[in-house]
Amino acid sequence: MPVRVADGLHWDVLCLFEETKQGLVRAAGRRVESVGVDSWGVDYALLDRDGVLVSNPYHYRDTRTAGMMEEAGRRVPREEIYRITGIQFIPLNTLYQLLAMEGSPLLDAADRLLMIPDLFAYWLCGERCCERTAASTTQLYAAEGGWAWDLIRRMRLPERLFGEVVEPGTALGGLRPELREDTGLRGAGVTAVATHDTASAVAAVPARGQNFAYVSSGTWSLVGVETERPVISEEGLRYNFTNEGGFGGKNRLLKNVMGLWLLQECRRVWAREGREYEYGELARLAAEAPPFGPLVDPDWEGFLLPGDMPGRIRRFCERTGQRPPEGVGEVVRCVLESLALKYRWVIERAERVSGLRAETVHVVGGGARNELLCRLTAEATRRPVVAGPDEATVLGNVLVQAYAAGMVGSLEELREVVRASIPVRVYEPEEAEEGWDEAYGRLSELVGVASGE
Ligand code: LRH
Repeated sequence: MPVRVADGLHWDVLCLFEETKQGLVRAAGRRVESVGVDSWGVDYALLDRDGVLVSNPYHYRDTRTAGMMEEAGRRVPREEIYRITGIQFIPLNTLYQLLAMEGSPLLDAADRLLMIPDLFAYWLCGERCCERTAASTTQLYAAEGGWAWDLIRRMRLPERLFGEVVEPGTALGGLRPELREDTGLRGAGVTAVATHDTASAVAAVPARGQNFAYVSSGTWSLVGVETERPVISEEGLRYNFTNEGGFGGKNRLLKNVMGLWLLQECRRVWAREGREYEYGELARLAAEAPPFGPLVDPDWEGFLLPGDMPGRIRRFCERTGQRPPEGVGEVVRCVLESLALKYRWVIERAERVSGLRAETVHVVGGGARNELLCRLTAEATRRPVVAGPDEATVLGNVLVQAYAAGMVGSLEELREVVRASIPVRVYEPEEAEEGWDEAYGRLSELVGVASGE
Protein backbone atom coordinates (compact mmCIF):
# COMPACT_ATOMS: atom_id res chain seq x y z
CA MET A 1 0.00 0.00 0.00
CA PRO A 2 1.28 3.47 -0.79
CA VAL A 3 1.79 5.70 2.25
CA ARG A 4 1.09 9.43 2.11
CA VAL A 5 3.27 11.55 4.40
CA ALA A 6 4.09 15.27 4.51
CA ASP A 7 6.45 15.20 1.51
CA GLY A 8 4.30 13.03 -0.72
CA LEU A 9 3.22 9.53 -1.68
CA HIS A 10 5.73 6.76 -0.95
CA TRP A 11 6.16 3.01 -1.09
CA ASP A 12 6.80 1.27 2.21
CA VAL A 13 9.76 -0.67 0.83
CA LEU A 14 10.84 -2.04 4.20
CA CYS A 15 7.44 -3.59 4.72
CA LEU A 16 7.47 -4.94 1.15
CA PHE A 17 10.90 -6.44 1.74
CA GLU A 18 9.82 -8.02 5.00
CA GLU A 19 6.85 -9.58 3.21
CA THR A 20 9.21 -10.87 0.52
CA LYS A 21 11.31 -12.42 3.24
CA GLN A 22 8.25 -14.04 4.81
CA GLY A 23 7.46 -15.47 1.38
CA LEU A 24 10.90 -17.05 1.31
CA VAL A 25 10.45 -18.43 4.83
CA ARG A 26 7.34 -20.24 3.59
CA ALA A 27 9.44 -21.90 0.87
CA ALA A 28 11.94 -23.24 3.42
CA GLY A 29 12.07 -27.00 3.51
CA ARG A 30 11.89 -27.24 -0.26
CA ARG A 31 14.95 -27.36 -2.48
CA VAL A 32 15.12 -23.75 -3.63
CA GLU A 33 18.04 -23.06 -5.91
CA SER A 34 17.15 -19.62 -7.15
CA VAL A 35 15.09 -16.56 -6.27
CA GLY A 36 14.08 -13.84 -8.74
CA VAL A 37 12.49 -10.46 -8.10
CA ASP A 38 10.23 -8.51 -10.44
CA SER A 39 8.12 -5.44 -9.78
CA TRP A 40 6.33 -2.53 -11.39
CA GLY A 41 8.51 -0.22 -13.47
CA VAL A 42 9.67 3.41 -13.27
CA ASP A 43 10.14 3.71 -9.48
CA TYR A 44 13.61 3.67 -8.01
CA ALA A 45 15.69 3.85 -4.86
CA LEU A 46 18.73 6.02 -4.23
CA LEU A 47 21.67 4.57 -2.32
CA ASP A 48 24.65 6.39 -0.84
CA ARG A 49 28.27 5.33 -1.35
CA ASP A 50 27.96 2.70 1.36
CA GLY A 51 24.89 1.20 -0.20
CA VAL A 52 22.52 2.72 2.36
CA LEU A 53 19.08 3.84 1.24
CA VAL A 54 19.15 7.67 1.32
CA SER A 55 15.38 8.14 1.36
CA ASN A 56 12.17 6.25 1.11
CA PRO A 57 11.29 5.63 -2.55
CA TYR A 58 8.41 7.67 -3.94
CA HIS A 59 5.31 6.27 -5.57
CA TYR A 60 4.95 7.10 -9.27
CA ARG A 61 1.49 8.56 -8.62
CA ASP A 62 2.99 11.28 -6.44
CA THR A 63 2.22 14.77 -7.75
CA ARG A 64 5.76 16.15 -7.61
CA THR A 65 6.28 15.32 -11.30
CA ALA A 66 3.70 17.93 -12.40
CA GLY A 67 5.27 20.12 -15.11
CA MET A 68 8.40 17.96 -15.39
CA MET A 69 7.61 16.58 -18.87
CA GLU A 70 7.52 20.18 -20.12
CA GLU A 71 10.78 20.92 -18.29
CA ALA A 72 12.46 17.89 -19.89
CA GLY A 73 11.24 19.11 -23.30
CA ARG A 74 12.94 22.46 -22.69
CA ARG A 75 16.26 20.70 -22.10
CA VAL A 76 15.98 18.17 -24.92
CA PRO A 77 13.25 18.33 -27.57
CA ARG A 78 10.56 15.67 -27.22
CA GLU A 79 11.27 14.22 -30.66
CA GLU A 80 14.90 13.75 -29.71
CA ILE A 81 14.07 12.11 -26.37
CA TYR A 82 11.84 9.71 -28.29
CA ARG A 83 14.43 9.06 -30.97
CA ILE A 84 17.03 8.17 -28.34
CA THR A 85 14.90 6.13 -25.93
CA GLY A 86 11.73 5.09 -27.81
CA ILE A 87 9.87 5.54 -24.52
CA GLN A 88 6.36 6.96 -24.10
CA PHE A 89 5.76 10.32 -22.49
CA ILE A 90 3.92 9.78 -19.22
CA PRO A 91 4.58 11.83 -16.11
CA LEU A 92 5.48 8.81 -14.02
CA ASN A 93 8.73 7.98 -15.83
CA THR A 94 11.91 7.91 -13.76
CA LEU A 95 13.26 10.78 -15.84
CA TYR A 96 10.54 13.16 -14.63
CA GLN A 97 10.74 11.90 -11.07
CA LEU A 98 14.47 12.66 -11.04
CA LEU A 99 13.97 16.11 -12.55
CA ALA A 100 11.49 16.81 -9.73
CA MET A 101 14.33 16.08 -7.27
CA GLU A 102 16.67 18.66 -8.78
CA GLY A 103 18.39 20.64 -6.01
CA SER A 104 17.37 18.12 -3.34
CA PRO A 105 20.10 17.23 -0.83
CA LEU A 106 18.99 13.63 -1.26
CA LEU A 107 20.24 13.67 -4.82
CA ASP A 108 23.60 15.05 -3.63
CA ALA A 109 23.87 12.20 -1.14
CA ALA A 110 22.97 9.60 -3.74
CA ASP A 111 25.68 7.54 -5.37
CA ARG A 112 23.61 4.93 -7.19
CA LEU A 113 20.10 4.50 -8.52
CA LEU A 114 18.50 1.07 -8.39
CA MET A 115 15.09 0.23 -9.76
CA ILE A 116 12.76 -1.36 -7.18
CA PRO A 117 13.51 -4.98 -8.19
CA ASP A 118 17.23 -4.16 -8.30
CA LEU A 119 16.93 -2.82 -4.74
CA PHE A 120 15.32 -6.02 -3.53
CA ALA A 121 17.91 -8.15 -5.33
CA TYR A 122 20.61 -6.02 -3.68
CA TRP A 123 19.07 -6.48 -0.26
CA LEU A 124 18.82 -10.21 -0.92
CA CYS A 125 22.33 -10.85 -2.20
CA GLY A 126 24.45 -7.70 -1.90
CA GLU A 127 24.94 -7.07 -5.65
CA ARG A 128 24.18 -3.54 -6.90
CA CYS A 129 23.24 -3.61 -10.58
CA CYS A 130 20.39 -2.62 -12.89
CA GLU A 131 18.54 -5.17 -14.95
CA ARG A 132 17.85 -4.13 -18.54
CA THR A 133 14.05 -4.48 -18.82
CA ALA A 134 13.46 -2.37 -15.71
CA ALA A 135 16.13 0.14 -16.78
CA SER A 136 14.29 0.61 -20.09
CA THR A 137 11.28 2.08 -18.23
CA THR A 138 13.35 5.03 -16.95
CA GLN A 139 13.32 6.89 -20.30
CA LEU A 140 17.05 7.31 -19.74
CA TYR A 141 18.08 4.04 -21.38
CA ALA A 142 18.93 4.07 -25.08
CA ALA A 143 16.74 2.08 -27.46
CA GLU A 144 19.90 0.70 -29.01
CA GLY A 145 21.19 -0.44 -25.60
CA GLY A 146 23.11 1.08 -22.69
CA TRP A 147 22.35 4.15 -20.61
CA ALA A 148 21.60 7.21 -22.76
CA TRP A 149 24.62 9.15 -21.49
CA ASP A 150 24.19 12.18 -23.70
CA LEU A 151 20.54 12.51 -22.65
CA ILE A 152 21.47 12.04 -18.97
CA ARG A 153 24.04 14.84 -19.25
CA ARG A 154 21.72 17.22 -21.07
CA MET A 155 19.03 16.59 -18.45
CA ARG A 156 21.68 17.63 -15.90
CA LEU A 157 21.33 14.42 -13.95
CA PRO A 158 24.34 13.00 -12.07
CA GLU A 159 25.98 10.35 -14.24
CA ARG A 160 27.28 8.46 -11.22
CA LEU A 161 23.74 7.29 -10.45
CA PHE A 162 23.62 4.94 -13.41
CA GLY A 163 25.58 1.76 -12.87
CA GLU A 164 26.18 -1.58 -14.50
CA VAL A 165 23.29 -3.04 -16.50
CA VAL A 166 22.74 -6.81 -16.62
CA GLU A 167 20.63 -8.99 -18.92
CA PRO A 168 17.59 -10.92 -17.70
CA GLY A 169 18.81 -14.38 -16.80
CA THR A 170 21.99 -13.28 -15.01
CA ALA A 171 23.03 -15.07 -11.80
CA LEU A 172 23.76 -12.39 -9.20
CA GLY A 173 25.01 -14.29 -6.15
CA GLY A 174 23.97 -16.23 -3.06
CA LEU A 175 21.56 -15.00 -0.39
CA ARG A 176 23.25 -12.85 2.23
CA PRO A 177 24.34 -14.87 5.29
CA GLU A 178 21.77 -13.38 7.67
CA LEU A 179 19.00 -14.05 5.15
CA ARG A 180 20.13 -17.63 4.79
CA GLU A 181 19.74 -17.84 8.57
CA ASP A 182 16.40 -16.01 8.72
CA THR A 183 14.75 -17.85 5.86
CA GLY A 184 16.28 -21.29 6.18
CA LEU A 185 17.07 -21.25 2.46
CA ARG A 186 20.74 -22.12 2.53
CA GLY A 187 21.57 -23.00 -1.03
CA ALA A 188 19.56 -20.37 -2.91
CA GLY A 189 21.10 -17.85 -5.28
CA VAL A 190 19.52 -14.68 -6.63
CA THR A 191 18.90 -14.43 -10.37
CA ALA A 192 18.11 -11.20 -12.24
CA VAL A 193 14.97 -12.14 -14.16
CA ALA A 194 13.07 -9.91 -16.62
CA THR A 195 12.59 -7.71 -13.57
CA HIS A 196 10.02 -5.35 -15.05
CA ASP A 197 6.77 -7.18 -14.20
CA THR A 198 5.31 -6.51 -17.65
CA ALA A 199 8.40 -7.99 -19.30
CA SER A 200 7.97 -11.14 -17.20
CA ALA A 201 4.25 -11.27 -18.04
CA VAL A 202 4.82 -10.84 -21.78
CA ALA A 203 7.51 -13.55 -21.72
CA ALA A 204 4.83 -15.93 -20.36
CA VAL A 205 2.21 -15.13 -23.02
CA PRO A 206 1.33 -18.59 -24.40
CA ALA A 207 1.48 -17.44 -28.02
CA ARG A 208 3.05 -18.98 -31.10
CA GLY A 209 4.72 -16.82 -33.75
CA GLN A 210 4.37 -13.06 -34.00
CA ASN A 211 0.79 -12.39 -35.00
CA PHE A 212 -0.72 -11.65 -31.66
CA ALA A 213 -1.40 -8.72 -29.38
CA TYR A 214 -1.27 -8.92 -25.60
CA VAL A 215 -3.04 -7.20 -22.77
CA SER A 216 -1.13 -7.57 -19.51
CA SER A 217 -4.08 -6.79 -17.32
CA GLY A 218 -3.82 -5.68 -13.71
CA THR A 219 -3.80 -2.25 -12.09
CA TRP A 220 -2.56 -1.13 -15.51
CA SER A 221 -3.43 -2.72 -18.82
CA LEU A 222 -0.30 -2.88 -20.94
CA VAL A 223 -1.49 -3.34 -24.49
CA GLY A 224 0.69 -3.97 -27.51
CA VAL A 225 2.69 -6.31 -29.69
CA GLU A 226 6.11 -7.90 -29.58
CA THR A 227 8.67 -6.81 -32.16
CA GLU A 228 12.23 -7.80 -32.95
CA ARG A 229 13.56 -4.29 -32.45
CA PRO A 230 12.35 -0.92 -31.11
CA VAL A 231 10.01 0.75 -33.60
CA ILE A 232 10.70 4.45 -33.45
CA SER A 233 8.64 6.48 -35.89
CA GLU A 234 6.69 9.69 -36.15
CA GLU A 235 3.47 7.72 -35.95
CA GLY A 236 4.69 5.88 -32.86
CA LEU A 237 5.47 9.20 -31.23
CA ARG A 238 2.10 10.67 -32.22
CA TYR A 239 0.29 7.77 -30.58
CA ASN A 240 2.81 7.81 -27.74
CA PHE A 241 3.81 4.15 -28.05
CA THR A 242 6.59 2.93 -25.84
CA ASN A 243 9.41 0.52 -26.67
CA GLU A 244 10.36 -1.35 -23.54
CA GLY A 245 12.93 -4.10 -23.18
CA GLY A 246 11.76 -7.69 -23.36
CA PHE A 247 13.17 -11.11 -22.63
CA GLY A 248 14.94 -12.97 -25.42
CA GLY A 249 16.10 -9.71 -27.01
CA LYS A 250 12.51 -8.77 -27.94
CA ASN A 251 10.95 -5.33 -27.84
CA ARG A 252 7.60 -4.55 -26.25
CA LEU A 253 5.80 -2.00 -28.41
CA LEU A 254 2.89 -1.04 -26.19
CA LYS A 255 0.78 1.61 -24.54
CA ASN A 256 -0.20 1.95 -20.90
CA VAL A 257 -3.98 1.87 -20.58
CA MET A 258 -5.22 2.98 -17.17
CA GLY A 259 -6.62 -0.52 -16.52
CA LEU A 260 -8.42 -1.92 -13.51
CA TRP A 261 -7.09 1.01 -11.47
CA LEU A 262 -10.33 2.79 -12.37
CA LEU A 263 -12.37 0.04 -10.70
CA GLN A 264 -9.96 -0.35 -7.79
CA GLU A 265 -10.42 3.32 -6.99
CA CYS A 266 -14.21 3.13 -7.41
CA ARG A 267 -14.28 0.17 -5.03
CA ARG A 268 -12.20 2.07 -2.48
CA VAL A 269 -14.58 5.04 -2.59
CA TRP A 270 -17.68 2.83 -2.38
CA ALA A 271 -16.17 0.93 0.56
CA ARG A 272 -15.53 4.23 2.34
CA GLU A 273 -19.23 4.97 1.90
CA GLY A 274 -19.98 1.64 3.56
CA ARG A 275 -20.66 -0.29 0.37
CA GLU A 276 -18.19 -3.18 0.01
CA TYR A 277 -18.29 -5.03 -3.31
CA GLU A 278 -16.41 -8.17 -4.31
CA TYR A 279 -15.23 -8.23 -7.92
CA GLY A 280 -17.67 -11.06 -8.68
CA GLU A 281 -20.56 -8.93 -7.46
CA LEU A 282 -19.38 -5.96 -9.53
CA ALA A 283 -19.17 -8.15 -12.63
CA ARG A 284 -22.71 -9.43 -12.04
CA LEU A 285 -24.07 -5.89 -11.64
CA ALA A 286 -22.23 -4.74 -14.76
CA ALA A 287 -23.52 -7.70 -16.79
CA GLU A 288 -27.08 -6.69 -15.83
CA ALA A 289 -26.55 -3.04 -16.82
CA PRO A 290 -27.59 -2.05 -20.36
CA PRO A 291 -24.80 -2.22 -22.99
CA PHE A 292 -23.43 0.72 -25.01
CA GLY A 293 -24.09 3.41 -22.44
CA PRO A 294 -21.75 6.31 -21.69
CA LEU A 295 -18.00 5.85 -22.31
CA VAL A 296 -14.81 7.37 -20.97
CA ASP A 297 -11.29 7.58 -22.33
CA PRO A 298 -9.64 5.48 -19.59
CA ASP A 299 -6.38 7.36 -20.21
CA TRP A 300 -7.70 10.82 -19.51
CA GLU A 301 -5.01 12.29 -17.25
CA GLY A 302 -7.61 13.21 -14.64
CA PHE A 303 -7.91 9.50 -13.79
CA LEU A 304 -4.22 9.02 -12.93
CA LEU A 305 -4.15 10.13 -9.30
CA PRO A 306 -5.92 8.42 -6.41
CA GLY A 307 -9.28 10.01 -5.61
CA ASP A 308 -13.02 10.06 -6.12
CA MET A 309 -13.14 7.93 -9.28
CA PRO A 310 -16.95 7.60 -9.51
CA GLY A 311 -17.16 11.41 -9.31
CA ARG A 312 -14.48 11.86 -11.95
CA ILE A 313 -16.23 9.42 -14.30
CA ARG A 314 -19.45 11.37 -13.82
CA ARG A 315 -17.69 14.64 -14.59
CA PHE A 316 -15.94 13.20 -17.66
CA CYS A 317 -19.34 12.17 -19.03
CA GLU A 318 -20.95 15.53 -18.28
CA ARG A 319 -18.09 17.41 -19.95
CA THR A 320 -18.37 15.26 -23.07
CA GLY A 321 -22.14 15.64 -23.34
CA GLN A 322 -23.05 12.13 -22.17
CA ARG A 323 -25.56 11.04 -19.58
CA PRO A 324 -23.39 9.93 -16.61
CA PRO A 325 -23.74 6.28 -15.53
CA GLU A 326 -26.15 5.77 -12.65
CA GLY A 327 -25.60 3.19 -9.96
CA VAL A 328 -22.74 0.77 -9.44
CA GLY A 329 -23.62 -1.61 -12.30
CA GLU A 330 -23.67 1.17 -14.89
CA VAL A 331 -20.39 2.65 -13.65
CA VAL A 332 -18.64 -0.73 -13.86
CA ARG A 333 -20.16 -1.42 -17.29
CA CYS A 334 -18.96 1.99 -18.46
CA VAL A 335 -15.41 1.27 -17.23
CA LEU A 336 -15.22 -2.24 -18.71
CA GLU A 337 -16.65 -1.30 -22.11
CA SER A 338 -14.36 1.73 -22.26
CA LEU A 339 -11.34 -0.44 -21.45
CA ALA A 340 -12.26 -3.08 -24.05
CA LEU A 341 -12.76 -0.38 -26.71
CA LYS A 342 -9.52 1.34 -25.78
CA TYR A 343 -7.72 -2.00 -26.20
CA ARG A 344 -9.06 -2.09 -29.77
CA TRP A 345 -7.91 1.49 -30.33
CA VAL A 346 -4.39 0.64 -29.18
CA ILE A 347 -4.20 -2.72 -30.98
CA GLU A 348 -5.24 -1.22 -34.32
CA ARG A 349 -2.58 1.46 -33.98
CA ALA A 350 0.07 -1.02 -32.78
CA GLU A 351 -0.63 -2.98 -35.98
CA ARG A 352 -0.18 0.17 -38.06
CA VAL A 353 3.01 1.22 -36.32
CA SER A 354 4.59 -2.27 -36.34
CA GLY A 355 3.22 -3.64 -39.61
CA LEU A 356 2.18 -6.81 -37.73
CA ARG A 357 -1.30 -8.32 -37.80
CA ALA A 358 -2.74 -9.32 -34.42
CA GLU A 359 -4.92 -12.33 -35.15
CA THR A 360 -5.52 -13.09 -31.50
CA VAL A 361 -5.47 -11.09 -28.32
CA HIS A 362 -3.80 -12.73 -25.33
CA VAL A 363 -5.04 -11.44 -22.00
CA VAL A 364 -2.71 -12.33 -19.12
CA GLY A 365 -2.56 -11.23 -15.49
CA GLY A 366 -5.36 -10.84 -12.94
CA GLY A 367 -7.70 -9.36 -15.56
CA ALA A 368 -7.72 -12.74 -17.34
CA ARG A 369 -10.00 -13.91 -14.51
CA ASN A 370 -12.49 -11.12 -15.30
CA GLU A 371 -14.80 -13.03 -17.64
CA LEU A 372 -16.92 -10.03 -18.54
CA LEU A 373 -13.89 -7.92 -19.47
CA CYS A 374 -12.47 -10.77 -21.57
CA ARG A 375 -15.79 -11.25 -23.35
CA LEU A 376 -16.15 -7.52 -23.98
CA THR A 377 -12.56 -7.43 -25.27
CA ALA A 378 -13.33 -10.18 -27.80
CA GLU A 379 -16.44 -8.27 -28.96
CA ALA A 380 -14.76 -4.87 -29.07
CA THR A 381 -11.60 -6.02 -30.86
CA ARG A 382 -13.53 -8.46 -33.11
CA ARG A 383 -10.84 -11.07 -32.44
CA PRO A 384 -10.57 -14.22 -30.36
CA VAL A 385 -9.31 -13.53 -26.86
CA VAL A 386 -7.12 -16.16 -25.22
CA ALA A 387 -7.31 -15.57 -21.47
CA GLY A 388 -4.58 -16.83 -19.14
CA PRO A 389 -2.33 -17.41 -17.42
CA ASP A 390 -3.53 -15.07 -14.68
CA GLU A 391 -0.18 -15.43 -12.90
CA ALA A 392 1.84 -14.66 -16.03
CA THR A 393 4.32 -12.42 -14.23
CA VAL A 394 5.17 -15.15 -11.73
CA LEU A 395 5.53 -17.73 -14.50
CA GLY A 396 7.72 -15.44 -16.57
CA ASN A 397 9.84 -14.75 -13.53
CA VAL A 398 10.31 -18.43 -12.66
CA LEU A 399 10.90 -19.52 -16.24
CA VAL A 400 13.62 -16.93 -16.80
CA GLN A 401 15.28 -18.46 -13.74
CA ALA A 402 14.88 -21.85 -15.43
CA TYR A 403 16.48 -20.32 -18.53
CA ALA A 404 19.41 -19.05 -16.42
CA ALA A 405 19.79 -22.58 -15.02
CA GLY A 406 19.89 -24.03 -18.54
CA MET A 407 16.51 -25.82 -18.23
CA VAL A 408 14.84 -23.94 -21.09
CA GLY A 409 16.83 -22.64 -24.02
CA SER A 410 14.85 -19.80 -25.55
CA LEU A 411 11.74 -17.63 -25.36
CA GLU A 412 9.95 -20.06 -27.70
CA GLU A 413 10.72 -22.98 -25.40
CA LEU A 414 9.67 -20.95 -22.40
CA ARG A 415 6.28 -20.26 -24.00
CA GLU A 416 5.99 -23.92 -24.90
CA VAL A 417 6.30 -24.76 -21.19
CA VAL A 418 3.57 -22.22 -20.35
CA ARG A 419 1.28 -23.67 -23.03
CA ALA A 420 1.82 -27.19 -21.73
CA SER A 421 1.29 -26.19 -18.09
CA ILE A 422 -1.58 -23.71 -17.94
CA PRO A 423 -5.11 -24.08 -19.30
CA VAL A 424 -6.43 -21.01 -21.10
CA ARG A 425 -9.96 -19.90 -21.93
CA VAL A 426 -10.91 -18.70 -25.40
CA TYR A 427 -13.61 -16.07 -26.05
CA GLU A 428 -14.83 -15.62 -29.62
CA PRO A 429 -16.65 -12.47 -30.73
CA GLU A 430 -20.33 -13.39 -31.04
CA GLU A 431 -22.41 -10.23 -30.98
CA ALA A 432 -23.37 -8.15 -34.01
CA GLU A 433 -20.65 -5.86 -35.23
CA GLU A 434 -22.77 -2.70 -35.62
CA GLY A 435 -23.31 -1.94 -31.94
CA TRP A 436 -19.60 -2.34 -31.28
CA ASP A 437 -18.55 -0.28 -34.28
CA GLU A 438 -20.86 2.53 -33.19
CA ALA A 439 -19.44 2.42 -29.66
CA TYR A 440 -15.91 2.28 -31.06
CA GLY A 441 -16.63 5.40 -33.09
CA ARG A 442 -17.73 7.21 -29.94
CA LEU A 443 -14.67 6.03 -27.97
CA SER A 444 -12.34 7.08 -30.79
CA GLU A 445 -13.84 10.53 -30.76
CA LEU A 446 -13.29 10.84 -27.03
CA VAL A 447 -9.68 9.72 -27.43
CA GLY A 448 -9.18 11.92 -30.49
CA VAL A 449 -9.92 15.02 -28.46
CA ALA A 450 -6.96 14.15 -26.25
CA SER A 451 -4.54 12.86 -28.91
CA GLY A 452 -5.25 15.41 -31.63
CA GLU A 453 -6.29 12.73 -34.18
C1 LRH B 1 2.72 -2.51 -14.44
C2 LRH B 1 3.79 -1.48 -14.60
C3 LRH B 1 3.77 -0.82 -15.97
C4 LRH B 1 4.38 0.50 -15.64
C5 LRH B 1 3.68 0.82 -14.35
C6 LRH B 1 4.34 1.81 -13.46
O1 LRH B 1 2.72 -3.06 -13.16
O2 LRH B 1 5.07 -2.01 -14.37
O3 LRH B 1 4.43 -1.55 -16.96
O4 LRH B 1 4.25 1.43 -16.63
O5 LRH B 1 3.57 -0.44 -13.67
